[in-house]
Amino acid sequence: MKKKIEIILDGQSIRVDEGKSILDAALENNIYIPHLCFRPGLDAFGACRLCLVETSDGRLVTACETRVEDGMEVTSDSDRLNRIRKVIVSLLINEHDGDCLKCPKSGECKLENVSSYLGINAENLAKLRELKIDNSIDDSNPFFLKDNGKCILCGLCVQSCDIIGVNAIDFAFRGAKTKISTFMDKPLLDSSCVSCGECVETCPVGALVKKSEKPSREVKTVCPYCGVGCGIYLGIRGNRIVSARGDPKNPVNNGRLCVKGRFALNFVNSIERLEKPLIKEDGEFKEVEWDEAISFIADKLSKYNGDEFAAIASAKCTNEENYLLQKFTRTVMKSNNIDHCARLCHAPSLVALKESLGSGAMTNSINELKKSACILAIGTNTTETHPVIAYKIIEAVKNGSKLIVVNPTRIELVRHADIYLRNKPGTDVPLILGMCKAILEEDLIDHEFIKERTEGFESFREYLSGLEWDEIELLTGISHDDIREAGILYASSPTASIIYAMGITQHVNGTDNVFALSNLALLTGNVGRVNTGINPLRGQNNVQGSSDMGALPDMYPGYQSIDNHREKFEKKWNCKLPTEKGIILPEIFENACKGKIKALYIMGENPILSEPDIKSVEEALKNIEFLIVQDIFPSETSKFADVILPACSFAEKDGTFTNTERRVQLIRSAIRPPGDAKPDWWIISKIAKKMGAAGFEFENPREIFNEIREVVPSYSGISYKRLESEGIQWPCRSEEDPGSTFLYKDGFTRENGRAKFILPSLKLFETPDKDYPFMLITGRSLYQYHTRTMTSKVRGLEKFKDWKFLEMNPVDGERLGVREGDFVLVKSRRGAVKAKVKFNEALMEGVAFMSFHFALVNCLTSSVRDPLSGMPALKVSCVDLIPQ
Ligand SMILES: Nc1nc2c(c(=O)[nH]1)N[C@H]1C(S)=C(S)[C@@H](COP(=O)(O)OP(=O)(O)OC[C@H]3O[C@@H](n4cnc5c(=O)[nH]c(N)nc54)[C@H](O)[C@@H]3O)O[C@H]1N2
Ligand SMILES: Nc1nc2c(c(=O)[nH]1)N[C@H]1C(S)=C(S)[C@@H](COP(=O)(O)OP(=O)(O)OC[C@H]3O[C@@H](n4cnc5c(=O)[nH]c(N)nc54)[C@H](O)[C@@H]3O)O[C@H]1N2
Ligand code: SF4
Ligand code: SF4
Ligand SMILES: [Mo]
Repeated sequence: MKKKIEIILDGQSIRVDEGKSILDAALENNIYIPHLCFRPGLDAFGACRLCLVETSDGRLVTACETRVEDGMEVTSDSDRLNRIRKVIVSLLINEHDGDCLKCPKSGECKLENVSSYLGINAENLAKLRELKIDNSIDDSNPFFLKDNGKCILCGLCVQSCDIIGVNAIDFAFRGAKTKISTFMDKPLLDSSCVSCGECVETCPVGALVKKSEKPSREVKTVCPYCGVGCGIYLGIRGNRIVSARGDPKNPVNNGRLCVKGRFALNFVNSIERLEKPLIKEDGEFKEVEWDEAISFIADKLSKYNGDEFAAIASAKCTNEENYLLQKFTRTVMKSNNIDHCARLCHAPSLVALKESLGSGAMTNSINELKKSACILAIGTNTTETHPVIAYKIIEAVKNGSKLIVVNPTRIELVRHADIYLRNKPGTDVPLILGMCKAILEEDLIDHEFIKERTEGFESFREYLSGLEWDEIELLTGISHDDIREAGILYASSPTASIIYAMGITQHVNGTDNVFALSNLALLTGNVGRVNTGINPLRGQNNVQGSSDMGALPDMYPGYQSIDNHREKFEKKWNCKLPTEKGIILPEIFENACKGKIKALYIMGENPILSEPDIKSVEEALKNIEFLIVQDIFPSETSKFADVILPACSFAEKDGTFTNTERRVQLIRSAIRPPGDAKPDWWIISKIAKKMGAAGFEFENPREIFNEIREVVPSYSGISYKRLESEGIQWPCRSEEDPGSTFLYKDGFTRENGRAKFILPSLKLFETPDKDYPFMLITGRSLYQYHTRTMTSKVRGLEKFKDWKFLEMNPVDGERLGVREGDFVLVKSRRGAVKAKVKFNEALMEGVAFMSFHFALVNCLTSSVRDPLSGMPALKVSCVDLIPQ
């Protein structure tokens, strides 16, 4: 608790936390002191001089920069102060394009507020010499405009852009010509701006304004894109989403957002939304009413045995919906054949971290990264895929944290890194083991932690001693010295965190990669403590929750294995449950090709584009007798369906999402769904009830959540009521439990309470040869999301075209005799696609990149799988590039 002190402001006594500024104290007590360049959360820098106040000894000080002192007396309103303020504001207005009626910021403009507070009139302005102002407008960005004529040079935008580490804008030119500008004064669209809109949110006047309509009301909810789970206020007008702003009170994002969360949510309003159930008849889809669709499905599904049925759950849907789909699959269809996109994503983390530590989730929290002395970011392109986490990493670096980046591509984050290791794709195991070897050689290991809290260290030590540095250097392409330096930095930092994503998991040795990372953390005691940990950045908004809810073929909700917990669930669900383990996602398609899976229920996934080797997925979908696709949009997959069911989007239903740091948060219905679209939980319950099943009599998601609490111990203390103000991080075992910011403080959740060193294998997958000499990495772009069902409906995003190309190093281009804009045929052992070339010096020679937003990239990837987790080799495939 901060000490409270007392100050007298304008004769009024107010109590305030020690360390606050006079302006903070005033604002907290609803006292207005004129100001323009101050915004809570940003550094005060006193540029506008408007918040001048007078102290009892007659000094003038800026209220934003001066800290309160006990007993201090301050005046904020006097003739002397207002005379100075009037001069400042008159000068500002004189340089400001004064067409207020037409300004989108009118009503919210702080210059307007200040000027009316001070009573500025024509006389004040008449005394001033007319100034020629630059009133050019930069209209290039699809989501906001920059009106130079309105800028008052307060610098808040520059500060906002600096905090997130982008620095796309700054003060430029001098004297009367000073303006806020991009590098070389280029249009924003052609600059390094990432369209996050942070500057727009802070601009006090109409110089940076959203192009969107203004909302008439707001609803608090959670961004539906990535696993960061930023809190947002959706702006609604009529029945449409027109805007979004970050929730300043949400601890995940503290009001910040990326371009998708701020500007890309109006896909919900698209006229392409599914509005009616559709049944295929003679190859044509026919609109039907819900009753008919539900009866049709119930009738068809009742004809299949458990092992002939499979369901694919959805990391875009809520916990409640995923819980119900797995319950339906297990209790009604008597099948454990349920899986979801985590199989293509963090399945190796689930397997490896469960085996080595006890649970597959992020061990620590997003905000702890800000205080971690060293961050190892490996196989994650954080600024593009988890942007708000990247903001926090960059903030940490600015405050002195060290950053190590390991990535074959020179990603944005490298600009902020202390050490950058550019390893050959697929060689993380030798690299991480190299770091461990160096740490052992330097005796930087945490002896006590290893002794007290782990097992298997001796065999790990032996394993490392059998590894030769020559071999490590040869495999990774990185020198002994560089690996050693990274190892020493990580191990000698008082706290060190690891974050990683698909560059680690999406390989046939993905599980080995995670074992290696886990060993690194255990060796140095960097787990089970605050500001440390091993943190898989989960991808989809609710992929953590889908796994928590048991949308997995071998586990019930709460990661309770089907072998050991069947009786408990049979009792709870009051029925006999299947004993056989289910099959994993890729096996569902393989078994469909073989005719073993005959009926498939796909909720919110688009496998015909997102699975590896999609030619065989197409074959599978064609072969399936009865296919249900439940989505918010028609998709490439739904073309193969027998029935398409229209679902509500995140903005049209209540429920919970669990973000990457295990934080369960409420999403709230904000608008009416289009046509007859229904929440996924409603649809599943209807089908189950029609099939005569009990246990689906839910009236609303809250009731489903209450059942989840009863069966998932780590959710038992969480309730909708508690979630209303803020999310809670599991495990949370009672109503009094505040939840867990980090795991394993008192012991690991393995049987003996100890974590285990596990020896990862060093084997590699496809390596380039003379027929397929290039390594193709597939991944993501900031501006698009997966198979683009959602982002393709957002007007404006198409202006950012970076996802449409095959990127390669210019040296490779020269060797092949291709120039930017030329086409090449990208050919792998599985298939071929044509693509336009773009040069990217960030890539290594011999390595090419394509985003998988690019339709059909997955005809190139291989379905060869990691034996331990079932993860296909989605990240890297060997290809030939043939100029066209
Ligand atoms: N804008 C946007 N954001 C998203 C998504 C999206 O589609 N669009 N999807 C969400 C989802 S579901 C997920 S899973 C996450 C994924 O988030 P990320 O994993 O960060 O994204 P990717 O683009 O798949 O690429 C990961 C990085 O791995 C690197 N890499 C490739 N091979 C290797 C290797 O062998 N070793 C190492 N060390 N690095 C390698 C690549 O160069 C790339 O920078 O993003 C989430 N966020
Ligand atoms: N080559 C290559 N392939 C990859 C990857 C890669 O890096 N490279 N990454 C893999 C990874 S990590 C992932 S996570 C997968 C993602 O693969 P998918 O999950 O198949 O991809 P999405 O495009 O996100 O599909 C989600 C679907 O859910 C729908 N949807 C959205 N909200 C709702 C809702 O509320 N209800 C319902 N019913 N539907 C909804 C959307 O319209 C969309 O059709 O792709 C994988 N494939
Ligand atoms: S939108 Fe974001 S990146 Fe672009 S200038 Fe503003 S703060 Fe910087
Ligand atoms: S970081 Fe992720 S959750 Fe946050 S606004 Fe961007 S897409 Fe949404
Ligand atoms: Mo993912």
